[in-house]
Amino acid sequence: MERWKRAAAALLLGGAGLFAPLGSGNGAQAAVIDTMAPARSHTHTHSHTHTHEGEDEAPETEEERSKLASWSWPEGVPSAERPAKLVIRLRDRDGTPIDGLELSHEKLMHLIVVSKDLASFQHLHPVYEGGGEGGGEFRIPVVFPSGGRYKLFAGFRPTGLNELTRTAEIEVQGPSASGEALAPSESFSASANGVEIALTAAHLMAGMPSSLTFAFRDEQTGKPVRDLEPYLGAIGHVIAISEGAQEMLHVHPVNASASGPQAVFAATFPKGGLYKIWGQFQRGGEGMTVSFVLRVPSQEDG
Ligand SMILES: [Cu+2]
Repeated sequence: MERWKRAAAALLLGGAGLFAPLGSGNGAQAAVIDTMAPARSHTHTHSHTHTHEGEDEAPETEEERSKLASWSWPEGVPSAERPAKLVIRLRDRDGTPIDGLELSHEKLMHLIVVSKDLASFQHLHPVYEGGGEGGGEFRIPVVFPSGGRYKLFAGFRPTGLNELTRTAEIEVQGPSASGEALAPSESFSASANGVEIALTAAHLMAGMPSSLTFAFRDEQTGKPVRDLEPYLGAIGHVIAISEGAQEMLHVHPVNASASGPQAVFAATFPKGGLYKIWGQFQRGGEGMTVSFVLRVPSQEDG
């Protein structure tokens, strides 16, 4: 079982120079995916409850729903282990590029890329290509570790609105990794960069505020770690994705400015079931990523 992954800390890869110009439009071989519907996303800025079982939550306002992302792979369908150029274009429903964006956790866009079995996880920051004709455009090379189906979640904040999430799926060419079924972690302690990171969850129940606490201990000395560094402006970042990559929660810390030995996060899981949770932290200039799989009970479970 894969117990932890090293953070890919410096993920801002290059800039426009890595890309061929898009020219006058999408080439014949360009792969384009449009996501018209808002993702089912949850951020700390919303608090809401399910009214009907299975109903898509609709925390977004009408104006927010009009903010769309179109995804394209100008060099064609991605292949495993090769950088695939991704372009994400933000626009209003009427086609106007969205140029007014606010920083969220120090970035204009956060991109989470997971394989549908949640074995592979990447947290990337696409590069903003500015306004003008190609306004509202972000680019990033994405390297998929193997073939198969992936889901991408892009988070961004149009000026004056909440943070929005838009999603896409892509079938990556190449041999796919042997997909193991998602199962709850046997241990909620993992090791990264000489630090033992343990997760405990309290009030774990779908539809209710749960708290996720990561505790940090030096593996050599056993002492609590108190010198975590801010990662993207906070003690850490936690992302939770449901089995099958349907739901994503971008969870934010309660004690954002702390430096250890605990990082506490608040999350409301929309439904019961399995969730994979990635915690990303930084110490001594090095990123640390740990992941665990939790089963979130639903109130119907009794
Ligand atoms: Cu990010």
